[in-house]
Amino acid sequence: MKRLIDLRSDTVTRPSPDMRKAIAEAKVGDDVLGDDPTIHRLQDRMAELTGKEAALFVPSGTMGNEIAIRVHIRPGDCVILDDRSHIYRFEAGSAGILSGAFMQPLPGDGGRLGPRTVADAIQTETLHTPGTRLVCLENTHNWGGGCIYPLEWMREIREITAERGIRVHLDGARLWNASVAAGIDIPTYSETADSVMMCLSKGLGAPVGSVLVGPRDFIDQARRFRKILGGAMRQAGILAAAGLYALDHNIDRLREDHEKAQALADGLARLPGLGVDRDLTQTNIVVVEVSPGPFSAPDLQRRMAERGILFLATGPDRLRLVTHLDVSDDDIETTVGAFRDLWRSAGGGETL
Ligand code: TLP
Repeated sequence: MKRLIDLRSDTVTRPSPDMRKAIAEAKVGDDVLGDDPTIHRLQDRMAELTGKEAALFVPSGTMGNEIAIRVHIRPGDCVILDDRSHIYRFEAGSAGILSGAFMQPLPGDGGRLGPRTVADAIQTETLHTPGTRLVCLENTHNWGGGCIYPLEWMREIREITAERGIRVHLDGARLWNASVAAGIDIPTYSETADSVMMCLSKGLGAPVGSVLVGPRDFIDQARRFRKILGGAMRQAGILAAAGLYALDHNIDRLREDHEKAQALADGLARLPGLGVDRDLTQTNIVVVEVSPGPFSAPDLQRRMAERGILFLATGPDRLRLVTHLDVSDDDIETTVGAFRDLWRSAGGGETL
């Protein structure tokens, strides 16, 4: 069978033979009873790595974000977040369902809310208005093309909110990518938020799992909500072993994914009718705007899938392509070449 080039997401990575070996050799116990040693190792390592007091392994990034919101707010509290954030758009409305959150989505720059935007939106609880209790930020920003949140903005938002007793949660599903690309360490980013959710199952290549970090009393409450949601697992050390392997081997190599994303963006931006915002393409995600022409974004998705190249049309005129550890330099060349051939077959050419 022809090998597929799968650029739909960095979630599609499969555990490598060495990661599978680590999984097979993991020491396990019943984590609901608190005796899985590998889960403890992963949680201790994540707390240390982020500079937070405690950590909790959760099955998914969505669960990590939603537990955090549930712990931070009371029903009816106002949550400020950007209107293209994963929490607002892609978590099936959980924050409303599970936490009774009153969501206040705001427009951002590539999804990044500026400090002034946040400051102006903060509401005080009155007889008539909900009070702002939480601000959620996303770094890197998925729908913003993998762009990095400026550290200074995060720090300012932290100051503005701390003064008013408002908490900050960071959706750091891809904070690893931000850290490697910006050269800013994870504790420096974590310091700007009360809680941080980070995924092991995206660019780091683990099959399952995310970790929520924060103060100890926050994590104690989070553990209870994980139980309520049915997310407490038993011999989950086999998953934690994959996560530990990923932390040891797959962080620094993210820069290769970033280089491949740049090569992909360069190649695609040369084709007429395709645009890539190079300012936002800072990590492993390439968002392509498709101008009116021979193909719509869904046409491109379908036609390239026929050639064994997968990516997502995220709207009628938008594509998202994501690089990861199962994508090679040759795959990037093949992808750009296939786009070029498609354009030629439609009678177009290259702009260069
Ligand atoms: N993102 C997935 C899809 O859900 C869109 C992807 O393919 O990129 N925060 C951010 C910023 C994310 O991008 C995602 C997943 C999550 C949270 C949720 O993680 P999971 O899928 O583990 O629940």
